Parts: sequence; C-alpha cells; structure tokens
Amino acid sequence: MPNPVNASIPEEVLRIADDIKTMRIRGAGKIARSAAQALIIAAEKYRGPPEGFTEYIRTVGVTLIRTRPTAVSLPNAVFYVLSRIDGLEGEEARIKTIEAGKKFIDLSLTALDRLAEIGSKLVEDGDVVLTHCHSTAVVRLLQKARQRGTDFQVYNTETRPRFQGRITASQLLDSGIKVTHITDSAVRSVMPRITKVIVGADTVTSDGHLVNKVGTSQIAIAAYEAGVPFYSATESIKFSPASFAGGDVVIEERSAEEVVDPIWLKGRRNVKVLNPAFDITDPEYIHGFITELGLIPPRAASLIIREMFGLRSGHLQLKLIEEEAEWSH
Ligand code: RUB
Repeated sequence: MPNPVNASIPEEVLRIADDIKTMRIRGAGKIARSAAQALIIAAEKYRGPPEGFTEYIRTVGVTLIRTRPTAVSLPNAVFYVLSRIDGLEGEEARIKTIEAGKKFIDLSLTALDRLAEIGSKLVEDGDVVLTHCHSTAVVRLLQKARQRGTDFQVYNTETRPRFQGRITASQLLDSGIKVTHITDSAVRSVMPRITKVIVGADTVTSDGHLVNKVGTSQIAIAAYEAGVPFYSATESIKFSPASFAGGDVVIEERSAEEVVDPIWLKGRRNVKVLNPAFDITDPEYIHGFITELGLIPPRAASLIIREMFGLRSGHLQLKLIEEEAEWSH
C-alpha cells in the first residue's frame, strides 16, 4: 500500500533510517536508541494538522522498523514509544511521543550501565575472555571490570565481512585492556586458552535462543566442547515479545559485495555468495544472559518478556510487523 505520509518525514529522520540500514549506526542497543531519537525528532518537527499526527508517527515507526530485520531492540523501541500514545491524538500525542522517546533512551542507557556493572563482577583475575563482533554492552562490561582493577585479557574475532571486531579491539586497547585479535576461523584453535566467552545479543527469544552476529553459534559450540562458560550481555529490550506470540526471527541477508569484490564476482557468474548477518545459538550452549535485572538462565527468558513487556505486547508487535510487511509489498 503506497503511503502518502512518507513525503512529510523529515530529512533528518530519513537519514537516521538510512544510517541504520547501511550500518553507519549499528549494534542492537545503539540502533534502538537512534530509532527512539528519530521518533523524537519526527514529533518535534511535525507541522501537519493535529489530527494527522498519529498516522504520521506510526509511518515513521514503520519506516524505522523496516531498516534492518533482526535486532528486536528496534521494534521494541518503536513499540515502547507508540504504545504510550495509544488512544491519544494531536498535541497530546506529539508531546507524549517526545517524552516516551526520551524515557526510552534514558532507560536503555541505565540498563546498559547496570548490566555492565553486574557482568563486570563475573570477570576475574587471570581470565581470558573471548568476544565476537562489536557489542557496546560487552565493551562496557569489560571496561568496568578493568576500572575495578581486575587483571584479565581479551581475545577478539575480526568478524568478517564487516570487521566490527576492529572497533572492539580499538575500544578495549584505548581502555588499557590487553587484546589478541584473531580471525573468525581461529576460534576453536584458541579455545583451550579461553576461560569465558561473552558476546552481545540482537534478539533473545522466549525459549532462550540467542540471535547474534553470524559465527556466534559456532563459538558457543566450541566453548561447550571445551567446557568454557558462554554468556551473552544484553539489555532486556533485546528480549522478543513477538517470539512469545509465535513470531519468527528474520535473519538478515546482506549483499554479496560485503563478502567479495564485485569485480572478482563479475568474472565468476556461477558463484553464488551468501551473506547471512546473524545466526541462532541454542539455549543449551548458553550459561546465562547478563542483563540489568541480573544473570538470567535461558529457560527464564519468557518470564523476563512477561515481566518487561506484558502478555499482550507480543501480539501487538506482530500486528505492527505485519503492517510493515504489507507496506513493503
Ligand atoms: C552487531 C551484533 C552485536 C549486537 C549487540 O551486529 O551482532 O553483537 O548487536 O550489540 P551488526 P550492542 O554490526 O550487524 O549491527 O551490545 O552494541 O547492542
């Protein structure tokens, strides 16, 4: 269904949506906070008739959700804001959108800080921590452990094809943490030296599956085989109410050009390139989710979703996601 409201979405908001899509803004937590910020900007810049605001802001929400499909923190952020203006219209809805957006960002940053504090206590002197990709939650946690004076080191994967591991290595080095940078395929061979694995999360499903950067599940299996505990550091906004209501997590497929040089590919037309950006780790490989609410075993994920989002939220989110799918066709 073509959407006439699209035309009035401010340039700055469309830029944030594009930055998420092209990964200039990336990492599930940051994506969620940027989406909330985009909703705030959209509300602040709205100049249309008061009675058109609700439809307009929903369109902005759907535009944001459409950017990347996997991290549930993105629809959770949009849903957090939109659910707070349910039944409102006009100026009241506009003001409440701004308030809810700010509140979301605030809660998200507080959660990040709190989980980093809790998780930092898991890191002990002599630990060798392996991490994958770039997760702000993991970096914060490790920085807090370092500030506490814990003596540990980190192995980090380069994370092909986008090399987010380089961001992790730089940020940890800047914080005075010793880092060994490895290729993704070296994970199993270094596992005997590792004492803990800590990765981030894009989505946690109600039955305790972890969706995170592609390669995470192989790391979890290698850790399990070696008897190394595997944790995911995640704010509760990455738990998926839609999965509670039976919604599937969509694994983003990105372009072949991220993996191979287009010129190389041009000469090899029969080569099919597959570039899934995320994968799914089974709960039996996961020691626990380090959240702002404490260390949560995978089997308790559904309780967190019920507690944080309420029973109805999964269905409401699915409705929003279905609307989004309809608009995309
Ligand atoms: C990033 C990734 C991160 C999570 C958590 O993938 O998988 O582990 O998003 O990050 P991408 P954070 O680079 O494709 O966005 O802790 O920063 O929310």
